[in-house]
Amino acid sequence: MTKERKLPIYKLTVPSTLTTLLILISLTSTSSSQQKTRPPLPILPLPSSRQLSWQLSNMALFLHFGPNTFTGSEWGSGHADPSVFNPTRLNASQWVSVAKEAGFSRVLITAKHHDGFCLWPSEYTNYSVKSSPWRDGNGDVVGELAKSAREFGVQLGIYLSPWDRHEKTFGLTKEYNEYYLGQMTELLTWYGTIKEVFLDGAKGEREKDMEYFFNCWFDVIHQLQPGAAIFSDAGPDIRWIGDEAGVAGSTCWSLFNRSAAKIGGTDPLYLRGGDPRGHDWVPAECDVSIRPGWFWHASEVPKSALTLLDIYYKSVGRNCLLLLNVPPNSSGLISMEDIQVLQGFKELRNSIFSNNLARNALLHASSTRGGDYDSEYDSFNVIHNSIYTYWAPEEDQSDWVIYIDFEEPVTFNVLQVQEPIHLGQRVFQFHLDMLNESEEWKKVIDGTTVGYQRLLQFPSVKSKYLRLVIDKSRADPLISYLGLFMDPFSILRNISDTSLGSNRTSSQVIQRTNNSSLIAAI
Ligand code: FUL
Repeated sequence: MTKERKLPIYKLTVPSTLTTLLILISLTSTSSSQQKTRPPLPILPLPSSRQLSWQLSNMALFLHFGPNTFTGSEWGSGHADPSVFNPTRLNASQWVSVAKEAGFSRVLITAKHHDGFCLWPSEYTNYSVKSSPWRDGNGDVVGELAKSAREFGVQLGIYLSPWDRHEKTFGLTKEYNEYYLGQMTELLTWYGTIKEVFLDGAKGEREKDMEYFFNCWFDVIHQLQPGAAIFSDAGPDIRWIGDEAGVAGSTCWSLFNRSAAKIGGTDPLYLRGGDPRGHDWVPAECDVSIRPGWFWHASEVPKSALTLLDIYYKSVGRNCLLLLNVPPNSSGLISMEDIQVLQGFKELRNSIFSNNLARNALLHASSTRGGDYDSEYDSFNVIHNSIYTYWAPEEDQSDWVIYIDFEEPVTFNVLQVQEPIHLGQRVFQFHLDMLNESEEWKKVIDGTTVGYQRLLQFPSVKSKYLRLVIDKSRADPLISYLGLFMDPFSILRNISDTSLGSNRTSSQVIQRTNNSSLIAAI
């Protein structure tokens, strides 16, 4: 369904006219509030409960840890002596509390990376914590993490690398697939609830004939942990975004065709953008490391909090989940410098997103499902932070608009929009207009796709009246949240990535305010 952009419904001459008009419309509307309004129909495909729960968690912390932490490598050969693994101060509670404190609701551990070393005492190999000096060979990193995660109310996920450079059956398809399933079964039955299983299709250059029985693995994972969302290049539950920079496409659908994807061989552009014609619901996860490497190396330093904020806009703000890797160091703790960055990142988010300027505005819509009076689908729903309450327009409308009247001019530079994705992803294209001093609507920003959450940045504007216009949608659009915020910290480097055809140039800068204490801490 494509919509023509329209001129404003009301051309305002005196500011208070809008308020009066809105009140009159509300009072005189022929409401059907006596009768329950039929809810909008969902549009396929839809998320499963495990996908919905994954999406609502927003951000997860990745923990790359193992012999590589001690040897300085990224891809261990599989022959490092287990004696190198000795994190004398390991404290999984510190990892989980750091994650929770920084606003991450899930932790994922590399239970086994490509080197084949197991961070739990697997009964199928001795290449594990059992053969290390750590806790005299009686330790279990996955077990300690699972216990702490439970205590802190943080979800747990695991990465079990298919590529195993140590295991001698690797290369023998049947034998190794069984070995892998044996290890997966241990991980999914020994440690309580597992919410995510992360895997990739990596294999060595010389093992081209080694085949992974992915579908069989997926069946076993869902059989043992029905709530675990499986991540890979091609789903089934979550897809890789196609880069390791944590950046999604500025158009990003959760819709996808699994038949067009292959683990280890999907077009990165298809992964980035998803597919508006896709038959499957496979939202994307953006993985990135806080440091240059995935494992901790003494010589590397973490990214700044501002860089993480930029990644947040381009991942969580583009309908994805951010999976940020924060690798524990060789003493077994997350380093202080990384903790400080995470703290700064959290303070930035709190400072920007705790004050939705639309919260106290008067809201009105071009139409409301069930009428303008006392409707369950009222535009005021968009200031409640829940996907289960939303604005819905009347059916068969030519305009889909939410009007925002601040009464006093406000300054802002971030727009947040959300869709109730349990009813499907709908919006193709939208834009935000402001009424300028000559009482003409001027475009502030436009965007493609909303999904669970969309954040758009633009140079600061000041206005009293705004309208959010949905230009194109797969079905009647539903909006569950609308936020307007002031971000005094970010510098817009790549405006063309967030703006379609507006007159902005690529070097425009958001004005910094004098919130110097926070800036100084970053
Ligand atoms: C990739 C691996 O090769 C990297 O070492 C890292 O673990 C990354 C998250 O996934 O497939």
